[in-house]
Amino acid sequence: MSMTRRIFLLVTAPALSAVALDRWPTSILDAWARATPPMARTGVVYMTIRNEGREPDALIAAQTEAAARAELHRTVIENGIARMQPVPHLEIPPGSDVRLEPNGLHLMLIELRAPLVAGTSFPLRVKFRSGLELALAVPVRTARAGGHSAH
Ligand SMILES: [Cu+2]
Repeated sequence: MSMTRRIFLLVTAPALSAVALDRWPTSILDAWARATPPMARTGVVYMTIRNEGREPDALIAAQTEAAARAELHRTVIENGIARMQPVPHLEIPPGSDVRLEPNGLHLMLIELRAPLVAGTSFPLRVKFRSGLELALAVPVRTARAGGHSAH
């Protein structure tokens, strides 16, 4: 949180709860999904999660009508082989950005109901431990080079 905003809370809003004003310091930036081939059963979503607050938060759940399930995964390299591990919840430390990006953390869409087509978007709901729930429209973009291993 910037000093300016903190001063605003303390000086001009003493009667209001700072918790209420500053209740959701967590936000999502730059969410996008990789376009998939026509027969794909899985898709992947990337984003940056920002916590401007003073308390840790965590991404604990996600769901979308585009797929049966949305799971948080981490890609790890073991003996030169990329493997994906489920991440039950993703800690977002205070004052930090956590990036879901190719070859790292990602939201995996499992059992896609339809292929993800570049230029379209689909709804995604994400839930945080703080109680925040966000509804996003995730744009689908053509994949650049640098792959994401399939399940
Ligand atoms: Cu995955």
